[in-house]
Amino acid sequence: MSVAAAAVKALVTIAADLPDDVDPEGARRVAAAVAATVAADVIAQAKLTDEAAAKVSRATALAAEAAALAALAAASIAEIAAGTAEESASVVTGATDRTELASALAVQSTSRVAELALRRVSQLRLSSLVLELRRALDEAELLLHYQPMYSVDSGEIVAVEALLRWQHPSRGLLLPAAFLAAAEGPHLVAPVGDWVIETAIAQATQWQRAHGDRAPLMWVNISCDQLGRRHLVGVIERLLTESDLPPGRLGVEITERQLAIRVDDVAADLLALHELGVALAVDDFGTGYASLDYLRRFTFNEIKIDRSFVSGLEDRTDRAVTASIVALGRALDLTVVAEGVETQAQFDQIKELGCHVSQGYLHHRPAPPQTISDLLHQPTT
Ligand code: G
Ligand code: MN
Repeated sequence: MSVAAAAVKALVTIAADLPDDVDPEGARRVAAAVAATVAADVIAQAKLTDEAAAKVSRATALAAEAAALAALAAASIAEIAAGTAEESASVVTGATDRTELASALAVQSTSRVAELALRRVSQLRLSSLVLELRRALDEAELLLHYQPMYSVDSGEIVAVEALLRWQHPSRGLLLPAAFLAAAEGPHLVAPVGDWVIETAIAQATQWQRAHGDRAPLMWVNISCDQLGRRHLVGVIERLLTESDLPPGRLGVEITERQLAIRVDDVAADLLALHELGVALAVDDFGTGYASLDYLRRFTFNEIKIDRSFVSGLEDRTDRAVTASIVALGRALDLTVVAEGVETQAQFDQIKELGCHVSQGYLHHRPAPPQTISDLLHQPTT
């Protein structure tokens, strides 16, 4: 429920118990009760600290009290008008209308304050998250986990996907969803993105030295905000030259949704990455309402079928969509990856449909580099 809806609901509930001859004290009590409900709603939605919660409560209560006083003033004007105008019905109606308007404004202003509070809180939270993430980058609290991707036919690990994690000093291991808004904001998108690429390339180089041709292909997720202006392309080109990783052992994944919206902004960089020999994959395939035009414009190597289709494979429609995605991918000579494979039944289905590569909790969760190194040394069973 929106804050405004919560305010209206609270006012309606409380107004039902209101005595007819409401006095200023009564109005204040109603306003305070509405404010408390609204503030509680804001506090719950924004998961505030105690100090911030106290401030929101107080601001909301003040707004509500002011609004209640305005409504009360309008009501007493209406009463006076009714008393003096006697026969003049139009004056009474006009005054009553104003009372109603003032009450509506009271609700509106209370919820408006609450909404502003909520917005401000999320802005403040984002800017403190940005500062904290910058610190995390300096203090080496960011790390990459890697999730292995398996050949459906041989069961061997053919690739890994690098996934960003934040070992937060008090909140524990955080997944990107908890800090993506800060990581993808204008201040950090380049430093965090560069760090991910650099770390992934260093790790891939290490596995390349240990395993040669059998080393897994390293996939890194990138967002459109990292592309454009050639920054990322320059970074990747330099890192590949400095390391002895063959460019084809690195791949970048970009979601179909972003390709659908921002393709013109990123076209030059995607072409340049392909020129460098870096592999390209469309991530979350099937969810981006895409024109598929980008499959013609760029040379993708892989498509990764979104896990929502894989988890819905018992459903006839999802199965049909998955089957046609696999057919499309195979017809275009792309490697088709199924993401989010969690059960043996799902694996059997994606195998039957002709997917080449399988990734998901059934095989392995994303794990620290040492765990993956150990896996790479084990013979496949
Ligand atoms: O959109 P993308 O494929 O980049 O998302 C990767 C995320 O999916 C990671 O955070 C990873 O932990 C998660 N993930 C990987 N395998 C599975 C799975 O089998 N099931 C679910 N629900 N999530 C998965
Ligand atoms: Mn991905």
